[in-house]
Amino acid sequence: MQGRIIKGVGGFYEVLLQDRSVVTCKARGRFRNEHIIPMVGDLVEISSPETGFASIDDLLPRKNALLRPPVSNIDQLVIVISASVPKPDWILTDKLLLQAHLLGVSPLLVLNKIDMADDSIVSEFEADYAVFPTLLVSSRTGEELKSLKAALSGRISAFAGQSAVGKSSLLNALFPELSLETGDLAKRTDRGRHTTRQAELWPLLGGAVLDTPGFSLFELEEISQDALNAAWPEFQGTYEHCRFAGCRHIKEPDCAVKMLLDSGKLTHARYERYIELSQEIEQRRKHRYD
Ligand SMILES: Nc1nc2c(ncn2[C@@H]2O[C@H](COP(=O)(O)OP(=O)(O)OP(=O)(O)O)[C@@H](O)[C@H]2O)c(=O)[nH]1
Ligand SMILES: [Mg+2]
Ligand SMILES: [Zn+2]
Repeated sequence: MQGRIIKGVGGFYEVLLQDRSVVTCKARGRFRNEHIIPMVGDLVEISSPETGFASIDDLLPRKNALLRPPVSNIDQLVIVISASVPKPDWILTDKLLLQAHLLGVSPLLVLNKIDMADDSIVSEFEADYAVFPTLLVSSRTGEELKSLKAALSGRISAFAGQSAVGKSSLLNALFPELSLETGDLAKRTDRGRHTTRQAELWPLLGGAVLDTPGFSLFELEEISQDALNAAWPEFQGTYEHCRFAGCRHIKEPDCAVKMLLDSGKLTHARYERYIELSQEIEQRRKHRYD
């Protein structure tokens, strides 16, 4: 039988089968011998003996995998941003978009807390991310939650974003049966600490969601300039036309990206964050070889 691991605790795994039933399994000893650790999201082959626990016999190849939280085979990264408090960390948003691009998963940008939105945040969001799929929602009033639900249907989605932006609140508003723990920003002692800790896939709407306690970012020094360019959809079909092949899009003459800026197809904010990431990647690479 084939299924998907939705939870792992102390060597036991909960596997969701095609008929939507869940079986508790143990992994075969050979996984440990081969240093393979099954993770949430894995598609597995299991067998059920007459007595005792069912076992995971095989792991199917992973489409993608994250280390923190350990989860595989994600289809969609739902990046949640707050339209009020906490104030958006736009560079984090861009890093998550880059992460989605590197993993080959489609991003969905969700601006939450639209019920108490700061107008300047909404306009920045709308201007900077027009090339991406976006939703303006409120877990409190239910605004646009139908669209969010539709976007989650039939796919494996991971929710990511700063602490207290309302990831768990959105999931609770859509699926009250989850009763995920949510937190009041004001009551938190340690600012920015995440309420959500465990990595668990919740099977829903023919797909599943993962409420992550944040998202580990890849190591920036491992990213090539080409990969960074490819993660900025505004550039596509453009940067190949820069006069210089290795153009960094900073001060070079006849830079196609700078022309995009003039035409308004790329916002200054997104451009500046691109340069910031590009320089960070370069700095780290230099340090590594020093
Ligand atoms: N006004 C308003 N407040 C919201 C909304 N969504 C969530 N909140 C509040 O924001 C706070 C944080 O919400 P959580 O759902 O715990 O945030 P989270 O993103 O899951 O946070 P972590 O688990 O720490 O990563 C809570 O006090 C919520 O009540 C919203 O749409 N509008
Ligand atoms: Mg949470
Ligand atoms: Zn250029």
